[in-house]
Amino acid sequence: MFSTTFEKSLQLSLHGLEELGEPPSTLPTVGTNLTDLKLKKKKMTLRELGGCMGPIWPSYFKDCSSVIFMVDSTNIAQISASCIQLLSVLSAEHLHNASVLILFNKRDMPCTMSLVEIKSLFRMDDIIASATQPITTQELSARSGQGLQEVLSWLESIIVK
Ligand SMILES: Nc1nc2c(ncn2[C@@H]2O[C@H](COP(=O)(O)OP(=O)(O)OP(=O)(O)O)[C@@H](O)[C@H]2O)c(=O)[nH]1
Ligand SMILES: [Mg+2]
Repeated sequence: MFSTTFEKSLQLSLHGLEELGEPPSTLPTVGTNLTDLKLKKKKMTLRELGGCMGPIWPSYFKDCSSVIFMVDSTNIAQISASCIQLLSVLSAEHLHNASVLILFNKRDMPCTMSLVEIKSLFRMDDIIASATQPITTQELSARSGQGLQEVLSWLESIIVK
């Protein structure tokens, strides 16, 4: 539920490359991408579920202990669809106790909504209050690297659980 650019930037950031440089070229992910991370000497596997795979996301939930849900904060037209997808993820039985990180991506773009606006459109406070899962929200730019360290800290926090 997160992006390919994010996955690549996370790997670069984890290996100490401060400068992300030119964004990697990507194609829409039809299927899934697996990537392994080593954090606190433990291996963790992230699975990207491509946006166009929405209808079959649930078939992966039973093997999943945590969720990173990424929102394109420049795409106002997609906010309500994204919110419905988030609610269906949060209500999935297999994800009842999953730790959830919601990333508002593309914060480097001049046309993004403010965090207050986007959270209010999502009714994020209500979602967090009624969810069974612990939910963390974070601003991110997978391109510039803003927020990546916080994502790594979140990943470390769930690995020690
Ligand atoms: N400016 C900016 N562009 C981004 C950022 N993250 C991704 N992009 C761009 O958005 C486009 C799509 O990025 P992808 O990483 O392929 O998105 P994705 O979520 O993996 O797409 P699907 O696999 O189809 O779900 C690319 O042109 C990226 O360079 C970001 O933080 N900032
Ligand atoms: Mg992708």
